[in-house]
Amino acid sequence: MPSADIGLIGLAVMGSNLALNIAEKGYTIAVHNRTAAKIDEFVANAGELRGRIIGKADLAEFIQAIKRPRSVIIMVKAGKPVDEMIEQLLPHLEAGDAILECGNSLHTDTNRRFAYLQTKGIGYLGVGVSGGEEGARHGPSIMVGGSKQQWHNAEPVLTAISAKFNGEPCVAYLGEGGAGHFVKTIHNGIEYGDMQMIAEVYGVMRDGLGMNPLAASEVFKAWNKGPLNSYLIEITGHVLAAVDPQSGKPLVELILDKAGQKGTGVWSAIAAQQLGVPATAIEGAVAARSISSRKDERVAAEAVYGKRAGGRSDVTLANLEKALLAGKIVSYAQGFAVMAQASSENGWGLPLATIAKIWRAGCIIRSRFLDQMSAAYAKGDNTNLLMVPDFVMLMKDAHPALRKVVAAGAVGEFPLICLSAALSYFDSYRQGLGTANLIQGQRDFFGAHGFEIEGRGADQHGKWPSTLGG
Ligand code: NBP
Repeated sequence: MPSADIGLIGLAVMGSNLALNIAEKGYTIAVHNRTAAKIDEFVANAGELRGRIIGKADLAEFIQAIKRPRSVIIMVKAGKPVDEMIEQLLPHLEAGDAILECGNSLHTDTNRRFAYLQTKGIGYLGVGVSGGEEGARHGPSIMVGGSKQQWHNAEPVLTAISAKFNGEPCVAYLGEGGAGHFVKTIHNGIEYGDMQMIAEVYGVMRDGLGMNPLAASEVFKAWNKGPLNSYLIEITGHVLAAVDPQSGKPLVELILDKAGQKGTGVWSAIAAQQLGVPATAIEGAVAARSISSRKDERVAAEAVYGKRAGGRSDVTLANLEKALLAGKIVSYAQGFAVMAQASSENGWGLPLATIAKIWRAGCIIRSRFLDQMSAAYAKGDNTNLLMVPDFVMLMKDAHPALRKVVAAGAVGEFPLICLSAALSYFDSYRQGLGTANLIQGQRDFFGAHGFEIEGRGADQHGKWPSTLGG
């Protein structure tokens, strides 16, 4: 007799913690992993939750242990392993069963898998899960896309295991196909932007204000009590305060300045470009990680151009706090504009206010800011945060500080790739008269692409001089 309420495949960091979270909420869960030894180890270490966990090394037995209609979570490495796992599962599944793929998958892969499994009568949910190891164990933010019927089947479990903000579960069905994974991708892109802007401000504190990590840590801890209150500001305070037990030195100063990335930031930037929506803060953050990874090249270039010449910066900590807030508003405005465009092109109907709501707890970008944002979005249908009245007020107050910090960066030779991208976007976005008239003239000159003149129509051409010869 099947006795498991749900199944889960993939007992690495995320899968094992998610399985424990599910068992803790009173559900019986069957678990499977490619390397069978990890199943026994997982069950043996599950403590008092062991009674609600059924480990099965044989895939057929694993499936038979789950009650119908079956919900099977796949939490394996994104990419080919997911397709391989689906193929292995298919012979064992029946119409009405569903796969819940919870890794960081590319949304177009999810669209493809969703359509493929529809032809087999198997439901498919592409589920974005954010919160890392701790979130998976105690309550992640969960972004669901795929078959609505399967969402209704899985909703009680996903609601039970999700993070809660003031009692409200941080889980929502967002649309068909890859909607959930797309939103998770943009979440990660925004996360890149937040992290990069924080790192840039740390750079100004270190190199421009001569602050040591402990002093910087105190500032981030204080900021965490104000409008920047968020998980990333909180952990920044802790990271900066940490001391290496071996050397007694601040740990952050021993960590090599080369950032890793797994791909979701790049996916966000590519998606934004493909949709024709500017996401320069996210792109800047991705580029900054790429530059950081080229340590040897940077050291060689520093030898050629010399160390930064600028002296002490005159920006204040109050300027830095407001600059971070302004940069954050722009970055979120861009990320949400990307989602709005993707929603309209894919027919997803992404609920922007709900997305801000389910990011208020559990996920890496959780913050007080998202609570303000969900409330502001709920009041109207503006898709660009920069035009939402509450945020217009915040931005009017904060952008002068961003301007001061970016100017100080340019003069003092601190790289502020993300903050300066945010400022340039803001200035471009609010500029009634831009400079693309010249671009159009150039395009017509070399390619006869035409241009528009008000009152004369769109297909105008110039009589340009020949530049051939001479
Ligand atoms: P990993 O991404 O490191 O994947 C390890 C799991 O995939 C193991 O269970 C492994 O089985 C299994 N696996 C691999 Br690798 N190839 C397989 C194949 N061909 N067939 C079947 N199973 C295969 O695990 P993770 O860090 O827990 O992440 C899981 C997913 O969640 C990923 O998509 C990740 O991007 C996403 N995610 C991770 C985090 C995080 O903080 N780590 C946060 C949010 C989302 P084995 O034991 O036999 O090698």
